[in-house]
Amino acid sequence: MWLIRYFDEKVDEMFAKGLIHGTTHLCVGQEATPVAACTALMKQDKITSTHRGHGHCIAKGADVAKMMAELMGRTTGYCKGKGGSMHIADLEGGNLGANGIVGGGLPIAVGAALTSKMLKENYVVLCFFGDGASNEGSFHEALNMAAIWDLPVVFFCENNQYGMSGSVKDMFRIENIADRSQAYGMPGHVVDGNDLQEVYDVVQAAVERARRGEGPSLIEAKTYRWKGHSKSDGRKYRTREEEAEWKAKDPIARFGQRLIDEGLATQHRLDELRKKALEEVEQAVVFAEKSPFPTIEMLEEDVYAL
Ligand SMILES: Cc1ncc(C[n+]2csc(CCOP(=O)(O)OP(=O)(O)O)c2C)c(N)n1
Repeated sequence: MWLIRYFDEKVDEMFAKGLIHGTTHLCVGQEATPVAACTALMKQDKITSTHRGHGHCIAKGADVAKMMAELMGRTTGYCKGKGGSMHIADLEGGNLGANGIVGGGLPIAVGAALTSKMLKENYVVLCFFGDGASNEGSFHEALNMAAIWDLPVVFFCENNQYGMSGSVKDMFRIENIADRSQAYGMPGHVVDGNDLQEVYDVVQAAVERARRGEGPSLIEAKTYRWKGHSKSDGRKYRTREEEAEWKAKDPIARFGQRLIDEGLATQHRLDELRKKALEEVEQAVVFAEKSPFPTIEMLEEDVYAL
């Protein structure tokens, strides 16, 4: 969780200094959801991600140096510096890709799960998406298709309370997005997205169910993004008091305290891990800075048209 937080805070800082271009969406405050969900997966399992995907990538095992290089437009990045923040894929690590199209990962997850079932590969696909994405047509088509074919997919909604500037309070007439599972005949669960253990327990049960061939589940994790939607967001659509309330529920501090209370870690050990994460991010920047930019000749390499 520290690695995700420090990575995104560094990206924020570098963006402000003009060292990273394009756009980026930070998941600071939402670290428990990707870490818990990906911990419940096995190496061969796959994920699909979103535009807010740095945490998903890191939790599925991506190399932060290659991620930083991608964001800084260097050839050593995951897409040789030509994709940026929203197009990081790590096929070897089972990450089928971040996605700039809201709701775009849902059909990809269903296709991958269908492949797993037809080829008897026994991997599960965990599909990350946001509350806003659950109002896209692709969400409804994907859930229905996964349900009728009993596909091994776990639909995981990170409800961070906002889609750009639209609050879930204004965008839904239902209390829980997970209630939509009923319309498609699959189990639905609501969890505290800032409680790592709670998210892990629910995702693990859904993953096991999928692996047994019993079909998909829909999980909604209630969480919050501390930063704005993207760049140049003055956060005028919400109050500083609301932000403070959620910051008091910091998933990293909560989990750290739990480990200490249960005698599983000391403050000293947690500080060591925190320092290690910070160093890894600093080293990632050094690696990226030393890497070359793509040349004009590389522009059309790796471009496909079907
Ligand atoms: C199909 C599509 N429509 C609109 C957009 C513009 N857009 C980018 S992010 C976003 C909000 C998505 O909200 P949510 O799914 O809740 O994810 P969050 O940003 O909250 O993590 C929108 C509308 C887009 N990229 N793709």
